Amino acid sequence: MTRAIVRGVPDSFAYALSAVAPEAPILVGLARQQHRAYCDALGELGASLTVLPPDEASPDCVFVEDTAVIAGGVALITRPGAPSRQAEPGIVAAALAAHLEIARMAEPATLDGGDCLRLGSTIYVGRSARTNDAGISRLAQVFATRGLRVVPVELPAGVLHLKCVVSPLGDDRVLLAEGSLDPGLFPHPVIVPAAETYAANAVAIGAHVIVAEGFPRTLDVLSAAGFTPHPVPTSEVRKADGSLTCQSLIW
Ligand code: CIR
Repeated sequence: MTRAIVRGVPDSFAYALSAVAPEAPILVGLARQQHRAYCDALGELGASLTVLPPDEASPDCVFVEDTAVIAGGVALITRPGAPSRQAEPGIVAAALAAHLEIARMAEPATLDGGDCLRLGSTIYVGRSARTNDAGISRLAQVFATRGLRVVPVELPAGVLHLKCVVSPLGDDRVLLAEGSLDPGLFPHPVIVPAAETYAANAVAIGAHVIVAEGFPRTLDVLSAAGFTPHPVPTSEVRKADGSLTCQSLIW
């Protein structure tokens, strides 16, 4: 069974982090509608959802992906790289503990789950402004002992997380933004045109892919590769540098 954890949108989401202040303010009511559409899509694709309550003291708490890395029956609880986000993992760890063995990381390690992409027994990890060498070492320590390979990836300047430009399509393929990373790093890359880079962050469940609405060439590329795309609206999370994988932890 596919399980997923998501977390509600707090009123304080209006003040979520963004590298560049959005041109229009974040509309929290619309963000909640869009979050519901995302959760509905996960449910329609068969995921069993646990919905955690939002925390007003953590404006970015909807982005649960950053709080844990799950592989091989273990959840490594992260120390998110943004100081304002470091309280977020607590409630997520408690929820994950019902299903998975829990491992943790300590200062000075920082790591955001959005920098981690698992394909089969390989975890690619972006070295980013959020994920430091100590975080990558801890990731390797936890998962290498469980038969997984950890492969660090240098990110291009200005890319927040590895999965902003590449996301998994099952265990042996990725959806990769054209011109972002060397396609030779990954098996069987399905390439999203550079003009649609934002759509490279998508959630695949089997042959179905939840993808950001408004990127027609990406729909064509996914269909041609044998996947069924399910577009959902993302305008409000995008204003906070978020997208689709970041709104859930799936295993
Ligand atoms: C942040 O800057 O941390 C949030 N506003 C966005 C996090 C998005 N997370 C992700 O893509 N994994």
